[in-house]
Amino acid sequence: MNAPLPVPQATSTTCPYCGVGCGVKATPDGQGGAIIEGDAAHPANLGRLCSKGAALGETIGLETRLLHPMVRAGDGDLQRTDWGTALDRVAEGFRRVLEAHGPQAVAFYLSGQLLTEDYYVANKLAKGFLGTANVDTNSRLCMASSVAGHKRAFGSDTVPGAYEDLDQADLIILTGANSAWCHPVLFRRMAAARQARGTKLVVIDPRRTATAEEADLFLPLAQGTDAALFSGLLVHLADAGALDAAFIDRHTEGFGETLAAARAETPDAAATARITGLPEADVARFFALFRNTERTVTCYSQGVNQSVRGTDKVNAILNCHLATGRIGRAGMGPFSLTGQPNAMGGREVGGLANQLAAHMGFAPEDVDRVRRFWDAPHMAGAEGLKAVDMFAAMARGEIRALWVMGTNPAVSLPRADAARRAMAGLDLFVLSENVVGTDTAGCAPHVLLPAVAWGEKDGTVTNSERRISRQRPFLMPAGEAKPDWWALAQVAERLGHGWAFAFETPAAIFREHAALSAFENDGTRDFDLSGLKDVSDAAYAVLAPVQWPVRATPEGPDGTARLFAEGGFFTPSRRARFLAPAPVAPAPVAPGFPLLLNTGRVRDQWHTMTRTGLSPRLGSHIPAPVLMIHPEDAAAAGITGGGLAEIVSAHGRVVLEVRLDAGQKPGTLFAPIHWSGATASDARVGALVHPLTDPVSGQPDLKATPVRLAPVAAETRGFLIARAAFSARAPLSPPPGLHWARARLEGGHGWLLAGDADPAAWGAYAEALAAGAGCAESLVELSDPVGGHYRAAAFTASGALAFALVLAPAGTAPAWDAFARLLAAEQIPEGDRRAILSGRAGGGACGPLVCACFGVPRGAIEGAIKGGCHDTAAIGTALKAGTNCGSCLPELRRMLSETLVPA
Ligand SMILES: Nc1nc2c(c(=O)[nH]1)N[C@H]1C(S)=C(S)[C@@H](COP(=O)(O)OP(=O)(O)OC[C@H]3O[C@@H](n4cnc5c(=O)[nH]c(N)nc54)[C@H](O)[C@@H]3O)O[C@H]1N2
Ligand SMILES: Nc1nc2c(c(=O)[nH]1)N[C@H]1C(S)=C(S)[C@@H](COP(=O)(O)OP(=O)(O)OC[C@H]3O[C@@H](n4cnc5c(=O)[nH]c(N)nc54)[C@H](O)[C@@H]3O)O[C@H]1N2
Ligand code: SF4
Ligand SMILES: [Mo]
Repeated sequence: MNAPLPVPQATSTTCPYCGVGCGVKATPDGQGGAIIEGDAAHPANLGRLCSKGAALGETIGLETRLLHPMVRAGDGDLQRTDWGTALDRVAEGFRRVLEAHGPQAVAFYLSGQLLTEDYYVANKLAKGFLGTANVDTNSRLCMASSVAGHKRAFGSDTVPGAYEDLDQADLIILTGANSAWCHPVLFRRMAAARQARGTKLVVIDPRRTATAEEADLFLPLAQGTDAALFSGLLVHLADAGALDAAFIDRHTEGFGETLAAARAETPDAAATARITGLPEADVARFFALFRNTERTVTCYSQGVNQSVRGTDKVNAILNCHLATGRIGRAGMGPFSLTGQPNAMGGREVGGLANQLAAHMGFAPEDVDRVRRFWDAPHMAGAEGLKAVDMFAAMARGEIRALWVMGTNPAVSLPRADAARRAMAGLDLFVLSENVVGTDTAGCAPHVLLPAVAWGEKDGTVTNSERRISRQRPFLMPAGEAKPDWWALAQVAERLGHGWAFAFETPAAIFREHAALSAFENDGTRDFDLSGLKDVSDAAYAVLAPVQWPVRATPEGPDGTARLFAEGGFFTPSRRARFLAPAPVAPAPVAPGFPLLLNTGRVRDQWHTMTRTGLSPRLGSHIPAPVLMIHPEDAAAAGITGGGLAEIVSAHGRVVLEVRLDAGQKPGTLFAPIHWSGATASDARVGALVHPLTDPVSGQPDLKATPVRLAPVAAETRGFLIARAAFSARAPLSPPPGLHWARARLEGGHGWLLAGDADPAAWGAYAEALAAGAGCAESLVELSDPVGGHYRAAAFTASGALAFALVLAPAGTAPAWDAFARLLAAEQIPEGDRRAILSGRAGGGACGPLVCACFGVPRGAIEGAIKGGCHDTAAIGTALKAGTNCGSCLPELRRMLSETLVPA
């Protein structure tokens, strides 16, 4: 159990998930968990939380935590050790590789989930003291195109606006962003603006998402064609006399060439419609909405960034805002929605291989400035390798030592199987983690270092609107876990650089970081924390959320809501640059792979599920990995809804359950990214994804991999559910020969099963399971090998359900919800045990959870609708569903229309 810190009241901290950066109040419950509430005083969320934030208390237990350092022994096994031994091994390994192969053979792969302080120390060590710029981060997969687009247009990586602009806008455009699921609290803010001032919502996405269902205008464009849509808009604005000539004239350069290039590709709405595959009338409506609405915010996320044309897409959007002067003023501006809690902080400290700390680059004067500030003995003088190239260099043996911190590349990188092999071949592979059993930890690390996790971590993060907030601890570190910055500083000391890493506290690191941002700045760099460079430990402890730049004023440090309304860009001329995107090329044709695989997120899971996967509530919305496909594509491939399909690319394969979805664009598929080798047998979609990158940003194109698909026979369906105590003591392997996906249930774990396996083997499997659990004598079975049915259950000595195994021909297996609920029961009377097997116990199936906040399943909502609840408000009154975070409101509306329309 995780001991609470002796704090008298709720601790104000920040949610560790998305870039909205919601304030959280956490009060330890004394049992290892915590009571979680939204912080009404935090300007990002004003008290709201989404389903993931609200479930944080369920995800901070020690069940899966890495509690002590481990090193690889001669026989290849990981063995527990002490910190001193582990750190010696890391330092020794780096020293050896540096001596034998030079600094280019050393790399760090970091994460937007680290605190700014951790990130700063890692960069300082690598770029200033080891002499390598091979420091990249999962933000390369996430924000790199936005960074590059900002730098090309503004001369700096600046998000010009603030969340308040969403409250004050009359038009919000969401492109490549499924915000209803991925930035739910911001989406609620947009919904509130629509109610309050009639703000219009345009959603641009190749598939009809939960976000799109809320839109006034939905534009299902052909994948990858965003730049043409916005170039067409630029031409329209010019032709309609809707430009801000004064702004263009005073504050920008390159407009004429950019407009000419746009005109060549998209002279009018008809041409734009042709390239984007949209109806011309909808394109014209979009153009008119933008033209006529001064207060317009354009939000964009991974559908824009994760593309071979990502940077051009970003600049095409920025062009339209610059041309209308709609930037840095209330209710208007381009808005890059960041993914991770500290995507922005990582950029601020130079977490990317082509950046130095404090928003400096590799220009000789920048390199020299940072070298002097750090007094660095081995300053990296040139850009390092970006993530995809870094792992390719590793595969070629050019990188020999790697430290991975706060990310799970064996799952999340494109060509994930190749990444696995590359890591397994290193001379030194160090992994800093919060948890055990990740796929990356399965790639033969030499050293595993336990890091403090959310609730224990202490430092700062920066959200999408440049707001720096504190993450504060309210729990004691789990086991021997330590801050990542501490481990880095210890290694630095062992390599002879102790004097430069003598940080005692995160506050000391933050002061140095702020001082570097101010060093020889004089208004030349956007990132400026001069107002915080002398912040005392006490002031840092109570630091209120603040938006950078933060300068010193007589009243104390200020903050900045918006930039660029009056120009003042950070290019040498101080003018913003228009940039002409390259003309949209047709989607790549790969012979034999006729479909495009789009990938992304679902509402209630976070990335590789190492934390959200611990919450039964969050697992219930979409319990197993799925493939979304248009019914026509499915029919053409001979695949039925609910069946299994094998998806194959040039790089790998997965097997997923099929969901027919008419909102999916024909020719494209969608699969969620969350399942790993640890949580499913064949659903790690990263293994399929091609390694193509944007030529400017180096960000991989994760949304459009050519694939083919084929049906997979799966005559048998079912599930295994098992008690927590039992599965922890003897980790279970699901029945052989079946595809599986694992989910956390209240009181245990469940495995959804599908495939073709020999029913004759199931009895022996159940017997072995029961023997392993020490309850062989309690095993009850129902077996019909001819019909393909098999059911078994076993019970603990105290009479609770130990496990239940149910297998049946496809279409006839009962839902597992009812069985899963039996895990929570302390005792099941002997007389009821056979009834359980026949499916008569448990109160019937209610289906997946729709409202994760209040645990309301689909069945209950359908019942309420049929019982007279004819709008979301009525459902909310009856069941509370949809009344907290609101993430399920689009789903409630869909269910209302589906259930009510026939009547
Ligand atoms: N629930 C949940 N929320 C999260 C996360 C999570 O794991 N789970 N992760 C966080 C992180 S790190 C990130 S980066 C964000 C990502 O947030 P989002 O970017 O909103 O999420 P994605 O699902 O990756 O992709 C967004 C949409 O881009 C669309 N798209 C694909 N290709 C194109 C295209 O060519 N043009 C356009 N216009 N759209 C396209 C996809 O269909 C998809 O619906 O979410 C953050 N929030
Ligand atoms: N196909 C496809 N691939 C994608 C994407 C996509 O849309 N499609 N999206 C990409 C994007 S935008 C992102 S952001 C990535 C995310 O991908 P990853 O970063 O690989 O995913 P996470 O599961 O968040 O991994 C974070 C790991 O760090 C650990 N961790 C968390 N906090 C800390 C800490 O403070 N210290 C340490 N040492 N460890 C910690 C967690 O336990 C977890 O194992 O995936 C990318 N990959
Ligand atoms: S929107 Fe949800 S996941 Fe994102 S920061 Fe807020 S509570 Fe956390
Ligand atoms: Mo991300």
